[in-house]
Amino acid sequence: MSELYQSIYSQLHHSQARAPEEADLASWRAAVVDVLRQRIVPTWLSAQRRSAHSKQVYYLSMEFLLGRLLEDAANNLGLRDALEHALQDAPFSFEQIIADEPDPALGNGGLGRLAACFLESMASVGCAGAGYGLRFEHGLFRQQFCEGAQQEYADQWLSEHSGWEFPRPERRFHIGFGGSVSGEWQPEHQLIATPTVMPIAGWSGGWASTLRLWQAQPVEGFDFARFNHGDFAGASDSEREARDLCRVLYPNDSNAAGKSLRLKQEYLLVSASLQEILWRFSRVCQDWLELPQRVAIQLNDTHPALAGPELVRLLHDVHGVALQSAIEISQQTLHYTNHTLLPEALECWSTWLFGNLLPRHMQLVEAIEDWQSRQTGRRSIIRDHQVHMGDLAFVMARRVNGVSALHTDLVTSTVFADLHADFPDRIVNQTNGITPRRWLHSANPRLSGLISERIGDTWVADLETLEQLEPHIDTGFCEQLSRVKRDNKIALAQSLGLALNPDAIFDTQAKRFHEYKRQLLNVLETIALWQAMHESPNAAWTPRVKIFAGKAAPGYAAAKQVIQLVHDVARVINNDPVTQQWLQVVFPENYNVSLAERLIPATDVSEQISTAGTEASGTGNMKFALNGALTVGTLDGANVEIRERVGAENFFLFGLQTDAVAQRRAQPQRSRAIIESSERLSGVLQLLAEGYFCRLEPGRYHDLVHHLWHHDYYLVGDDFDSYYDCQRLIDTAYNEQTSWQKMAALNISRCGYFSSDRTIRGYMQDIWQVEAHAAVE
Ligand code: 26Q
Repeated sequence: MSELYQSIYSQLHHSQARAPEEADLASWRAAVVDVLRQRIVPTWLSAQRRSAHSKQVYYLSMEFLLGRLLEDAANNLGLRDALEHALQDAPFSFEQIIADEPDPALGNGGLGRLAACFLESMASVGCAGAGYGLRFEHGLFRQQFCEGAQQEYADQWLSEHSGWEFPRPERRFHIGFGGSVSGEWQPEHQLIATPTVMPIAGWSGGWASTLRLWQAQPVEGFDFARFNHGDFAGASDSEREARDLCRVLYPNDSNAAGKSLRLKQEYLLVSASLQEILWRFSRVCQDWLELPQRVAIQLNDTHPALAGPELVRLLHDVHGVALQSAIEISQQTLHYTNHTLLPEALECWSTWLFGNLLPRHMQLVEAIEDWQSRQTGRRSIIRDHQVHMGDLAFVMARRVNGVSALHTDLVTSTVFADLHADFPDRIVNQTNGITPRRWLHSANPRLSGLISERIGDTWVADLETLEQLEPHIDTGFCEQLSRVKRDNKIALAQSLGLALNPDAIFDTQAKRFHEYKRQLLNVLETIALWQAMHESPNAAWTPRVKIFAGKAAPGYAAAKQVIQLVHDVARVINNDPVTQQWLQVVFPENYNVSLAERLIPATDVSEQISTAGTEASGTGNMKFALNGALTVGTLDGANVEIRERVGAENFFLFGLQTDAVAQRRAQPQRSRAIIESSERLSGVLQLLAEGYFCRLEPGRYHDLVHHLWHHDYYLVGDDFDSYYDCQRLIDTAYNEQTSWQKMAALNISRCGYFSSDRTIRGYMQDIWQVEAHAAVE
């Protein structure tokens, strides 16, 4: 019996009091998690001890889209093979145990997943620090389709004890809301925040970072006085109100709804985290002026922008630092990452709501604005009776960064042009990245094996060494790569329970549904292709499987309609005997990190087709390219840098560029002429308008078509022909398998730059000014 098996067995027996032969899958999983956790703890504690006196980095984020943790931890600790072996004679295999783990969906999409990649990279490169977030009872909703329409259900990731968390009930902080300020802030309501902490193991187990998730509790739980007066429901009001705060993650990822519960959530995160950060600081240093030398705080978008006034409040009101000094210390400690250019996504709060909920912070925002005005002659935070969180975050940050080169340029020249003129050294770029451990090593073991056979496995820790692959890209390698991809496609089809042709192009668009991401363009092209197949049924069509995956915000009607449309079109196309052999349309439910881990390795063509100037970076684009998919994309976000690195000849570019988009939007009336000039697009819209794909409700897509004719803000019509033609070039290119696989291999070998290790090192050097720590032994 291996030592690992003994540990698992003993955990079941002694900690869970279960006879191992009677224990169910969940119990076995809990035992494996516990054994892994025990192996991380010594490294985790030494890392904390070793770095206690060096500068700490704290990443504040409303979202951490972690994905399953068990497989990642086993891989990073180098215990995967040993665990597989140890469980050989157990009632459940390692595979079964991995698959049984719930996928903690504490995030919406890119921004939340980026935070999770960053924590893993901080642990892998030895950056001391922690992530701070909220412990939502329900993460992002679970998606199901009912007759093609999205329905939302509560996500139950916490239904069982997750096993990774250590509760820290003694680490309590008071959080106040409302009330008045006469001299001192007297909050009307208070609650208590307590954290659970989770270790995140880095590659090869040499370091670990920490994720702290806050939960709210009432100051006093059950109200016996009310209970004794017969008010049974009222007796637990305060309990319920506190719990409601962390009940659910807001499922919007682009539209700031301005709801007071959201502002309360943001304040809970910020206040609890900063109180804890200052408490940690005060254990090693008593001079508040040293805070910026010892602590760097990163704000993941504006969601934690209350950190500005809250840090000022804690330093000034609580710790007695002079106001001006408190503002300066705070501004030197905080840093802000912008993730969006969409005006509707920039958070602002009415001064009325803000002032009622956080009266002291309202005063401090005014003080911050006075300070801004003394320096620059400009006030920009409070405008039109609203507190603008982007401006607040910018003014209170030492550095502000965009997430790709193009995005940073646009941040500088558009949304923050005025503030950039006032603070010309503040904006810097840090192009996003992804962790190669999860997104290649663990998600795509076949490809990882093939790469490591040629160049060894140093790439896992140092992704840029993938360029060593280039001399090995010969016919033999291309054949093996093609086989790996084919096997991944077969595995995907099997896991989805679908009969998919593994020799077809697997063409995937997997991301949140949003008008700017233009899933609609993809559906329209699908219809046009299907029509063309009908017109020339004797042509040699390259078979395709069109895969759509993603969720729409529950209140986003236009995005939900596109989901419905994909289903309507899929029903017609998948049942068409003429085209069945060439074209299939599939839409697996409930896109999440686990599904992404299966889709990405099986994809040949990665759809990155947002209107130029709208996608801040994208990170899915990097995941697909690193797994050997070729991108069909616009010059938007990080696509620009991907194309520069992989080479223009290995990237399928189409569509208007940023400047042309701006010019065209100045002539909104042109949409009609553009549609009329394309026979192909007119034909597609004709079918939609006449209700071809929804005979029972022929008017279903009238509004959608009308929209394209009259105000096609995302320029679907403009880019349609260029996109269609580009897809036909792809058909031809795919038929030359050796040269196709060569392009795929070049994408893999030239994508090393997009490791989040590189991104984290960039933040460490240019923004946080911290050094990496050596691995603990
Ligand atoms: C704001 C206020 C109220 C409720 C919700 C929100 C909210 C929540 C999430 C607003 C935005 C988000 C998420 C944004 C996001 O994921 N942005 C993506 O960030 C990625 C990482 O930088 C980029 O790669 C993507 O381009 C960007 O869209």
